Amino acid sequence: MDFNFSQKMKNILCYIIIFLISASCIQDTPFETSTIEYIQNENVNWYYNINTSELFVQIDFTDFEAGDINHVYIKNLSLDSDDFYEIYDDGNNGDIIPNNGIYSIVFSNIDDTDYTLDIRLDRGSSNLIQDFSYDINFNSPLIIDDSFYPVLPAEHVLDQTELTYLNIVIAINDLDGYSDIDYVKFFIKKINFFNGSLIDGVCDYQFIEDDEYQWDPSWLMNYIDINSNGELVYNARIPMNPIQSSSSCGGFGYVKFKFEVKDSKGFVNVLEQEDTLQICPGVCE
Ligand SMILES: [Ca+2]
Ligand SMILES: [Ca+2]
Repeated sequence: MDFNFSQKMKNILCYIIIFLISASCIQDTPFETSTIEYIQNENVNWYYNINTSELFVQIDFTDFEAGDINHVYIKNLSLDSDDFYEIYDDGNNGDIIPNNGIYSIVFSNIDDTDYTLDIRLDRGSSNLIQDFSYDINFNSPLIIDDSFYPVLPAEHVLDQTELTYLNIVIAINDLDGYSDIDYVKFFIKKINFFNGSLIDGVCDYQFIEDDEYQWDPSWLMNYIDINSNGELVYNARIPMNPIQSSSSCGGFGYVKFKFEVKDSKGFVNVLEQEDTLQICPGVCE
């Protein structure tokens, strides 16, 4: 009995020791993995070519320990697919330089402005799986068209003898900020208009009906400031000739406005005003 009891005790002790060892092994695993650096936003960068609709993405593992990355998988942005597929640092299929720790990929037919790139890593001797999502937003500019913007009057009255200024204000949403904006232009279309010219001291008027919007290199809008909505506010003060001066005769009639913004990535947004603006020689009728 005694022998059996001590044998049982030994067995129990053995089980306890085995349990403690295995438990400590299980506890070791998360401790080891927590020392592995997690992939960050800084490890990913991209460039979009608007002319070819191609998106070039780089995932940079040069800061990681050598040999730490076993496999890199991504979801394809060009396809509406939930499957991961493996990419390689081998200089093929969009990867520019082999074995440099940077995995580069080219996606074609990229026509939306927002993407989420899903990356899955297989790392280390324990084949730790890490998933990471990276947001790609092209931040294309948008001309605000709401109850407030664009700000332009329904009519503008010319002065008898002095220049007047037609003031127009628009707002643009671009999360890249003012520095990303290439230009903001305004265009004018005379839809029922009389151009004035001074001939021998008398104003002569010519009826104009433009088929297309007209643009002059000086027709650029100027940045004022950012508004409370974080939108970029632009204005133009357009000089309008008086009804008659010693040198000019102001034209009058109905015009329409169109606005165009372009950012540094080449994204263009156009807003055409539905309403016409009346320019009046004296009182508007
Ligand atoms: Ca490479
Ligand atoms: Ca932008």
